[in-house]
Amino acid sequence: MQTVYSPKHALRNARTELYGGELVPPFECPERMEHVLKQLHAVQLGTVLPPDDFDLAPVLRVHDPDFIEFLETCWEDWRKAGYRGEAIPTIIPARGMQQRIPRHVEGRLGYYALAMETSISDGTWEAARTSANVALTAQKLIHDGQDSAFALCRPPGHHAASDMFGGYCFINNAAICAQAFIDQGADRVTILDVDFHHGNGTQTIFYGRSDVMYCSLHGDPKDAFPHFLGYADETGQGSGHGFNHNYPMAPGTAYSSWKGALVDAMRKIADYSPDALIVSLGVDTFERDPISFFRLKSEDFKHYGGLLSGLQIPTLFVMEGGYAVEEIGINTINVLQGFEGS
Ligand code: Q9C
Ligand code: ZN
Repeated sequence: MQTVYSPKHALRNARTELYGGELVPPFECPERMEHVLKQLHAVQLGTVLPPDDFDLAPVLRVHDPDFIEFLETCWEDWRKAGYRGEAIPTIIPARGMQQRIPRHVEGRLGYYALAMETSISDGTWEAARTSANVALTAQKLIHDGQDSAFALCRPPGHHAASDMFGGYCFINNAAICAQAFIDQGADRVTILDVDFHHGNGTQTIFYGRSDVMYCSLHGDPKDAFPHFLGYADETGQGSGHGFNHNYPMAPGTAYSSWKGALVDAMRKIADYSPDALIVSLGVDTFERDPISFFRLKSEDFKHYGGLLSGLQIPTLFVMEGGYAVEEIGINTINVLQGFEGS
């Protein structure tokens, strides 16, 4: 399997994450990629290619132009406003308030934020744009006939909605790839999200559509981020009804029950028979992940990679979360090796 990767991910190097009332070094850090690359080379998974430079057209098929312009200009506007720290929202358009876009950067930041832990800093836009290019380059490999490809994206994407950033995400890499498949003639695409967190952004983007099915296995939002989406009764809207499947699971969930949900989702995917499968691949389901509560072991990742290959659908893996930095490489590459049957 070929991997697409760019060292420009390191431009996303925020110093702060708002966590438990403190500003801490972000869990979503550049070192994550070094461990994945190291393991990828250790097992000789395949060649590593740099991304092509796509313009913003495929990004704008999913995201609002004003949101993308905000991401591009936020850091400069923040500095110009005289602020000395990283850009952290302080007010959002909560229940009962106007949903108008303010002029001041602090208002715009709150308007486009879905969570407050994710600081915007110098280089964030460039890294997010490059991460989208990484995803689109891997998508093109599949379009050109490969059975599988790995987009080693950073920053991740599945929390980003058409006009909101947060949960460490800015551009929804998996969503722009799904839309690219459709725009290139695919009739049906499935996004299977195995990250520990519910991909609220991906779900929302495709909620009213039957041409992109979304299935997600995640920590129950009663107990886990993003808290306000990801319940089992969210099944899609209008012509999208029946094309959204959520599998929320309780704290302490181990592989045996997680796998049960995966097998159920795989049955739905097989019935849907998509032209392409996009796996939002987060490995924060790992037993020692510092911010999550499932109990998957390293060998479980290899096992479910093997199950996925049984679907026999062209498969694009897109990197999402995983914060046990020492083990993220082994767990991620285990999924891909399992998929390849090695
Ligand atoms: N107490 C991804 O995995 N904060 N994003 C959680 C837990 C946000 C995760 C706080 C987690 C975002 C791509
Ligand atoms: Zn996650």
